[in-house]
Amino acid sequence: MRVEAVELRTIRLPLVAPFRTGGGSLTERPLVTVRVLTTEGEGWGECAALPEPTYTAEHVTGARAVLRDHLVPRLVGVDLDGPESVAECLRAVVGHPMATAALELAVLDAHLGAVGASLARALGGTATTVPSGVAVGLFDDVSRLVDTVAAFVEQGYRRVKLKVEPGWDTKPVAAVRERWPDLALQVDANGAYAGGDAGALDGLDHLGLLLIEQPLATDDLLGHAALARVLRTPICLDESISSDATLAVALALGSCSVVNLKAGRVGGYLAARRLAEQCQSAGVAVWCGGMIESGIGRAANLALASHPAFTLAGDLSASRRFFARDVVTEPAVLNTDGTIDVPAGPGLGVTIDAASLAAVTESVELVAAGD
Ligand code: OSB
Ligand code: MG
Repeated sequence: MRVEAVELRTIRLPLVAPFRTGGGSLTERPLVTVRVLTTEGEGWGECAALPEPTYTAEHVTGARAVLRDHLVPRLVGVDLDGPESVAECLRAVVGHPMATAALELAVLDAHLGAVGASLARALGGTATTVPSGVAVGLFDDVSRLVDTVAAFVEQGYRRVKLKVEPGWDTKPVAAVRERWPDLALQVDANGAYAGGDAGALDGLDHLGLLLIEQPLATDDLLGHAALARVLRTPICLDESISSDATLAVALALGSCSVVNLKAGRVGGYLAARRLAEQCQSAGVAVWCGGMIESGIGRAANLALASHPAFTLAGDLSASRRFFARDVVTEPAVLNTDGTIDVPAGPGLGVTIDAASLAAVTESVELVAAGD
């Protein structure tokens, strides 16, 4: 197959409520979508990069520039054996895994759409539904946090993740635990703690949490290994796991017993499947992370999470947890049993809602051969 042109688009989706992390407060979700026009038809992808480089180094404007100037020109006009060749074709570009993943996803969608296979099955997925999970941002006061969690528990979310940072950890998490003694609860620090903060983490260690996600800095694999030896709560890594090689080091050091996999962070859904299977072989539990995706990326995450290596509930929420209006005609919904359906149709298994997409589009450009 051959990619003949690529449409890059920046959209801005308003959020139903602000989502606050250590990196700042988001009130809208700007993101880059990718549409590839190929000899097998068109396909869609979405770039996970946030508006600012606060989670990893990538961000919306940078990702779009890298796609336009460096990734798309390497792909357009090249004869590909299939979607598996995309990563190889783009290998010369260092870093920018989220931009790369977006382009590969669009090629996967085009190819699978043409052959009539779902992304879930192409990734080795077997489940038709996956357990939901919701991520809750930072708040200023505990009662507002508890009210927010209460709404999600009532909606039927199976698992709740709370963002924590120094000064917002044991007290708010203990309040949630006290109100829901049996709730499947976990926390995510996005690297906000330093090695010397073990005391604060000790407070969290007595709250019956499923795991503590990324307590220390991205590159501190030794620090996580040391922490894993003193905490009873499993350590989960998110930001740290960026490639097969970093995963292998983390596993060898004992830096984590759980991994949050995000396709954007590791350069694509095919790489994410490979890493998930490495974890599975090593006896490390895996779950699918989220990046406040639109219906495009959300459909792809549900497909990935249907793979049997994904044994824990992911950050897989209904579209309406973040957005009043999505850009696909089948936004993900929460089933009454707390699960979410894995799209079963060809490719991503969702249809772009052209009017909705147009309404949130900030800018769009078509990049073709010779541009
Ligand atoms: O660390 O998992 C994270 C959102 C943006 C950037 C990083 C993270 C998150 C989330 C929300 O935790 C996940 C979601 O529900 O989409
Ligand atoms: Mg995280």
